[in-house]
Amino acid sequence: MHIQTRCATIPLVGMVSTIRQHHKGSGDSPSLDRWIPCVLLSNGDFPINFQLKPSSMLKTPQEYIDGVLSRDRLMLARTITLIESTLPAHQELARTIIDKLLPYTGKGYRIGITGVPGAGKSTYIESFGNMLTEKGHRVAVLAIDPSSTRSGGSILGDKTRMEKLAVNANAFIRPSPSSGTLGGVGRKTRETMLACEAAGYDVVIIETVGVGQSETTVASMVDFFLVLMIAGAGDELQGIKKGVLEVADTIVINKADGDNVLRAQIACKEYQTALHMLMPNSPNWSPQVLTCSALEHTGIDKIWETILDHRQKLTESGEMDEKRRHQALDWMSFLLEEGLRQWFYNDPQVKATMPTLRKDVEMKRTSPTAAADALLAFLQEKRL
Ligand SMILES: Nc1nc2c(ncn2[C@@H]2O[C@H](COP(=O)(O)OP(=O)(O)OP(=O)(O)O)[C@@H](O)[C@H]2O)c(=O)[nH]1
Ligand SMILES: [Mg+2]
Repeated sequence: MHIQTRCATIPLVGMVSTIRQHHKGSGDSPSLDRWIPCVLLSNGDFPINFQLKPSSMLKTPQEYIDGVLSRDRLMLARTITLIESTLPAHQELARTIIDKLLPYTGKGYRIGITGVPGAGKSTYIESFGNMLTEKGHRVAVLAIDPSSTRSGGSILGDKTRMEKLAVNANAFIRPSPSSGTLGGVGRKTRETMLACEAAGYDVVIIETVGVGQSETTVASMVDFFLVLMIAGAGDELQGIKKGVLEVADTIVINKADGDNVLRAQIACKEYQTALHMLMPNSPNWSPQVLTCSALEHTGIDKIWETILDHRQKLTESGEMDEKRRHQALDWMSFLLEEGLRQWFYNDPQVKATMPTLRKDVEMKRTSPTAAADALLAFLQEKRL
């Protein structure tokens, strides 16, 4: 077989490439000559356009499972691509794979990181992730942005700020320039996290930009939720929603370096006061406020110690198990609700009647309650 590539290099991301596959026909195998599109990241992964591959090239579930369990990065990337795919055949395959991988998951650390744009998330993850691999951990980073605002520029930025981590053999970075509903993001990220755990990544970091609803979704699937902040001129509590602080296990004031150290310390005190006013959501853990400099790698160790302390306290008290159990049940409820919603909106009668009823409600020809009842009655009829 002969493989040839033609590539356009995108600085810092990798290469957009097509791979030419050429088989000389022999015996009863016909000759083959085609270009397969793909994107190669600089660390050797090519996750982004995998779903362009024709489904005839899909492997068996066992091949994906064996690949992931043997820590094959390419097979992990391909499995994640199936998880992210919207094609029903891919989704079914992904479900089978995840089910089989489930017994190999759940032992590691699941850490959510959020912060407003520019807070230094990428720089922090670079510093934190490399420190963890030096300690012998294997780190997966999943970056999600349900608002679809993560532009190419941002991913380029990540690649400069995660330069060392991107090529670290014990790290796996998966940007998810995602579209679709928050539910979709929640589902994909959760399953991707499980696939990474099965592939031997014992620390999974899920990064999200702290401006949307995604933080609470992420907080509901991790063990530890870290909110990264920067000291501002008296506006510390702005720009980030109070709800985010409520789910924070630790707030870290980043950029505590140079002449910003004092301001970071003042911000630290202000957040401590603010957190005192909130009800802690765990009987075994009071959220901490720390400072660090992601750029100068200071304070990063202390944050990991805090995460270990949190793990120990919650494990000893049994809260960690309970938290995971709750998360699994919440996840099941979420999937049920999502399934019911899909079932409802895809019902042919509902689809056919919905536009007229919406118009009727708009024109006040019928009440919203009557319209909703009429639509729900279709499902009631189906049940009988
Ligand atoms: N002085 C200083 N600058 C920092 C630190 N951490 C990050 N920065 C700078 O802050 C800017 C934003 O950092 P990023 O890591 O890209 O921030 P981000 O939160 O990932 O931003 P988005 O991806 O846009 O949401 C960059 O110019 C960094 O070099 C730090 O600890 N100290
Ligand atoms: Mg970033």
